[in-house]
Parts: sequence; structure tokens; C-alpha cells
Amino acid sequence: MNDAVSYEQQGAVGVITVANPPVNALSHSVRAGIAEALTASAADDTQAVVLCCDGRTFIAGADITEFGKPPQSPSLPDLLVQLDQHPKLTIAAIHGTALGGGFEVALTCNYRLAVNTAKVGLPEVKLGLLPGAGGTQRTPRLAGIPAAIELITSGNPLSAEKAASMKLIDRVVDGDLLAAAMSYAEELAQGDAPLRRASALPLDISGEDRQLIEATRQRLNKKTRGEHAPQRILDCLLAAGEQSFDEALATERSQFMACLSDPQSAALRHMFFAERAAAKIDSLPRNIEPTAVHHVGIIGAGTMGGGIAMCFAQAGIRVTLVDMSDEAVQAGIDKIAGNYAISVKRGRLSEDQVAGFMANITPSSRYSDLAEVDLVIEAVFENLAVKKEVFAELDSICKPGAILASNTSYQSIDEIAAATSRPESVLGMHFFSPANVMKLLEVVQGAASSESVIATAMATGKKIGKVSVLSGMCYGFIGNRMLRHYGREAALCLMEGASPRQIDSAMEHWGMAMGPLAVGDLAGLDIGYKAREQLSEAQKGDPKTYIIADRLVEAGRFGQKSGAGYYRYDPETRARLDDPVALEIIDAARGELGMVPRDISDEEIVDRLTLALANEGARILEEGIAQRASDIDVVYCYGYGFPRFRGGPMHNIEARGIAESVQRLREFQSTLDPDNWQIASLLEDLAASGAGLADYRRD
Ligand code: 3H9
Repeated sequence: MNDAVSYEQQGAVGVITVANPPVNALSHSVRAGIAEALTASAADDTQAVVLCCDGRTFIAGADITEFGKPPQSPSLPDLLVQLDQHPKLTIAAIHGTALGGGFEVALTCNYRLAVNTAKVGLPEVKLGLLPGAGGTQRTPRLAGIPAAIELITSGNPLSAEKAASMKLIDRVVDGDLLAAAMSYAEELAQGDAPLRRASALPLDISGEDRQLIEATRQRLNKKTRGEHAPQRILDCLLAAGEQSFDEALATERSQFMACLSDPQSAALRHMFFAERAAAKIDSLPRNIEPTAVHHVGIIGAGTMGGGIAMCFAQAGIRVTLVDMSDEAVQAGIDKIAGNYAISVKRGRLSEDQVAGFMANITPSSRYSDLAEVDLVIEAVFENLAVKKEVFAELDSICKPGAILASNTSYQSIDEIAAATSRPESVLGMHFFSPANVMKLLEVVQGAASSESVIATAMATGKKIGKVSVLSGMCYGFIGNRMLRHYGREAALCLMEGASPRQIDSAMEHWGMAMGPLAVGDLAGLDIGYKAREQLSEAQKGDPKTYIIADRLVEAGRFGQKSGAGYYRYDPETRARLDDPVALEIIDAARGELGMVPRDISDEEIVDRLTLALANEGARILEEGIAQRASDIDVVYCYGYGFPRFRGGPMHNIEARGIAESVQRLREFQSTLDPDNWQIASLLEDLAASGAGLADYRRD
């Protein structure tokens, strides 16, 4: 047919094969090729047609790179009308992942057969979209409304077996898929099997279904706060029960188009590609091979070290967990076991799984047990002198070629590396708390870190299920360096007159997982207080940015752990409650500095906090600390609760318009403290030239 699709007659069966690597996406050539193959199959003397794919997977969906470009005929919906009306038996033969438009193709075939390792799903919601080629209509007709709600609003894939139990797959096979598909086709043809069309199945929506749709609406209103696609999916499922198939298909089409032109989908599609781009390091030779990591040493069995140990143990990698004494390391092991016990209780893990993970972790109080490990991650107290001592000792113990990584959040990797005789083997691997949950890993390249060490750290991150982003060396790396500016503006908004509730609600309403002051209460206000005690007045900076936090701590309000901070916390439910006592302390602190509170709009709060982030992000980019703007977005969405549907701080200002963002920054420069609002020259340049952030690379 064309380069992407072939058609071959094999006796009574025609075989359409899609070959569009890497994931057989439904690019224009694939759609056109399938349409042509269907036309050929309709005209020849076959009785059935099998649709299958070459390579590692069945069709993994529409070609996401085509979204936003001028449409090219045939569209997927048009192609599926042709497939639905095909005069002969159609059978989808699924391996790998049949996702999105790919699964919609399969659902449109009369029969579906899959190898037992295959997965199917409708993940469009994760891209801010909905299944736009009949998925919201055929799924409930085959599997019922409740199953369709779960599949389409979660976007999570199903195993072939599970899909078969839900009537979405007709037969699950083991072994040679094509041979099984051919014999299935022959069996169906010989048995005069009907041209079973999901489009012709009746769907009677029950009162319970309606209630479930409504209940899901409410639930997702909270869970996916601010996201449009989940609500639109529910509209389509309701239409499936209330309209004829063709009418409901038209409803789905218009809802899909609304999603496609929604900035939320542009942001989520940006994140899809950003995650994949983050794994690529432009400066590394393409053929560089990561070294094997079979055994990892972790130093420090506290919350961080324990969480990191869990990540490796769960990926099947042996861990030696070291702390100063047997008691300290045992306390760490007990904490890990306690975490796993909660997962078992919640049904997330089985006892056997946990036993397997725990067996991968060996406790030790001797550094000498790290002599043979391939990688060590140091997660001790955040103090440079202590870290240097640890690395000097590791240098004397670890085998040549072992990678020595620090989980430091701020310290200089170069100074740590200088404590060893092998700075080329040293780098940062900065996990985020809780390390077993948070997906982000910042891989921090020191001046001497070798290419192989960087490549291995990135590959190791992937192996343990993290999204790894490369950061150059600077204080706080990408994420925490930017966070200081965000935190500063939150503190200043509070000082200038906003309440904790207003600031947090404004940011949460905008989409942040948690507002900045609530995050402060969660992390513990005493931590920053203790850190400030070590600093000179000059190092502490403007008192307006910390005096309120200081006064709260001095009043015994450390945050959630002491039951009160910016808020008061219900001892039973941990609910965050406004607290007049905190408001009095805040007001008194304002008075100490002679601040007269003013009204601050939610819009100002959101703009100040998000633009402060992006402005520092731009500096990080122009200094070459981050490889590309999208890496910064990945850091924020995976490490700091930035809403994915806003695409990260850099995409957010790109979508808003760089010139408009610079204009707003100028307003802040003239009305607020100008020292805090020095505009990154990169943003000024881009605003002047009209070029975008997405394509910016430092030479
Ligand atoms: C849809 O179908 C809408 C329809 O309902 C309606 C239409 C009217 N398009 O992830 P990987 C690239 S929406 C274009 O690293 P893995 C990817 O960027 C779509 N490109 O591999 C990467 O490129 P590079 C619904 C795509 O083995 C390369 O392929 N479908 C697409 O870890 C390898 O990808 C989805 O949302 C695509 N659809 O995972 C499924 N997919 O090498 C999205 C991948 O240049 N895809 N690429 O970086 C996935 O979830 C995973 O890629 C998959 C493979 C699980 C398939």
C-alpha cells in the first residue's frame, strides 16, 4: 500500500500489516495505507481481514506530533467509518500496547485477539484529550458504563486477560500471534460468524449508571481539579446512553475538538515530549553505554536514605543500607518495613512482594561492606564537611569504577568530588521526599563527572522508575534554586497583606498540588529557622522574607508536626484550619517592620509566584544549568507539584506569551522591590525577537 502499511492475501484471509516505527502511531501514511488496504480487501476473494503490526507494539495511538497541524484526509474517524462498514470479517491481532486511537481501531474491528503479554487502554485523558474516534462510544457498548468510566477517565492500561474479562478482547493467546490470528479468522469465517459491530450494540443507560457518572463527576472535580478532559469524557459517556450511536459520535467529535484546542492539552502534550526529551543528553556521544548497576550502597538510613533504598529494592537491585550504628540502621529498616506494611494494608502490595523487596536490602554499620558495590548514594546530614569525610572514606573503600553519588540538595558536587582521588566518578543524584513516591531525580553533573558516570546515573534513574533530569552545578541545582524565588514571593505576599489561606487557595485553585505556606507547614518551619541561625544577617537577606516564619517558630508553631504553623491542624483529621492566633502573630510581625497591609488580588499572587519561578528558570537556562526549557518543566511537575496541565513554569510563560510575561515582570520591577525583579536577559531577548523558549539552546 505504502511504506507504512502492507496488504497481503494468504488464502481466505487478507493481512494488513502496519510498520511505522517506533510505536506504529496512526500517522497520515498509516491511515491512508489502512484505507487503501481495506478497499483492496473488500474487492478480493478473501473472507476475512486480520489487522496486525510489525515491531514492538500494536498501534499506540494517534500520531501526537500531528495534532495542531492542518488535517490530512482520511481522518481517523473517517477511516473507522470505513472499517466499521467493511463487508468482511475484521480481526485485530494485538501485541505490545494497543492504546488510544490504536485501541479504537481494534474496538472497531469485529473481533479482537491479543497475546497474553499485551496491554490495551485509552490514555488520551493524560494528554488532556478524550478518545476521539469512537472510544467513548464503543467501550460502554461492549463493557458497560462503569468499566468505560474507569478505563477512560483513569487512562490506565489493562492487561489482555483483564480486558477479556470485560468483553473488550475476545480471545487471549500465548505464542505466535499471527498464526493464532490466521486460524481464528479461518474459524470465524468457516463458522459464518456475524460481522459483529460494537456500533450496532444497544446501550441502555440505567439509573445507577447515571448516578455513577454524577458521582465520578464530583470525585474528579476534586481529584483532577481544574482539568477539563475528565469532565468532557463523562459528557460523552452520558451521550452514549442518551443519543443514537451516530449522534453520540458527533458529540464525542465536538468534545474531542474542544479538548484539542484547549491550552491544557497543549501543556500535557508538551509534558509527554518533555519527559522523553529529558532522558536525552545532547552533549553525550550517542554510542555511550551505561555501566551495569547490580548492587547499590546507600549511606544514611533516615527518611531519605530509606526511601531511596526502597526504590532500588523494588526494581530488583541489591541494596546495602549503611548507618553509623546497628541501632540506627535497624531503625531505618523498621521504618521501611512500616511503610511497606501500610501498602499491604491498603492492598497496594502483597506480603510476598514486600518480602521480596525486604530481602533485597542488607543492613550494615560498616563502610567496608561497600567495597564491591557499583554505585553508592550518600544521604547523610546536609553538611559539606560531613559529606566530604564520607566521600574520602568511600574513596578508600569502593572498588575502582564504582560511582559515588551524593543526594545533597544544595552542596557543591565539585567540593565533594575534591575529597576523593576520583572526581570523575562523583556526581549528584538528588531524590525528592518521599523518595519512594516522588518521580523526579535530578542528576547533577560536577565539573569532572565523566560521560559514562552521567549516562549510568540517567539510565539507573529510568530503571528505578524515576524521571531523570540533568542539572549543572549551582546552589540548589535547578529545582531548589528556583524554589527560593517562589518562596520569597509567597513570604512577601503574606507580609504585604495576604492571608495564608488566600495565598494557598490562590495557588491551589490555579492548580498547584499544595499552596506554598501549607508546604512550609508540612516540611516543618523549624528547619528553615535552624538553617537561618547559622547565617549572618546579610546572608539571611531581607527580613520581610522570613520574620513571620521566625515568629511562628518562636511561638512553638513548627507546622503540622506541632499541630500549628501558618494554620492550626485538627489533631484527628489533620484538616488545615484558619487560626486567629497565627493571624495575630503575622500582623504583629508586619508591625515590627512597619508594614501596612494592603489588599492583594489572587491574580497578583499567582503572577508573582509563577513569574518568579520562570524568571529564575530562564537564568538557569541561559547559564546552561538546564539543557532545555522543557527539562525545567519536568523538574517542577515531577518534583514540586506544579500542575501538569499548565505544562511547567517555562511552558506556562511561553503559552501566556513571553512578551506579555516580560511586561508583567516590568510592572513588578517598578511596583515591588526591583532587586527581586531583575529580568533574565534571555526573556528580554526572546520578547524582543519573538523567538520561543522551547527551541532555545545555549551554544
Ligand atoms: C489518540 O490516540 C487520540 C485518538 O483517540 C483520537 C484521534 C482522532 N505519537 O514512550 P517511548 C514516540 S492520542 C507520536 O519512549 P516506550 C515518543 O515520543 C494518543 N510519537 O517508548 C518516543 O520518541 P523519541 C494516545 C509517539 O516503549 C518514541 O515514540 N496514545 C507516540 O517507553 C518511543 O516512545 C498515547 O497516549 C505517539 N502516539 O513506551 C500513547 N507514542 O524516541 C503514548 C510514542 O523521539 N505513548 N511516541 O523520544 C506511550 O504511552 C508510550 O510511547 C508507549 C511506548 C507505551 C506506547
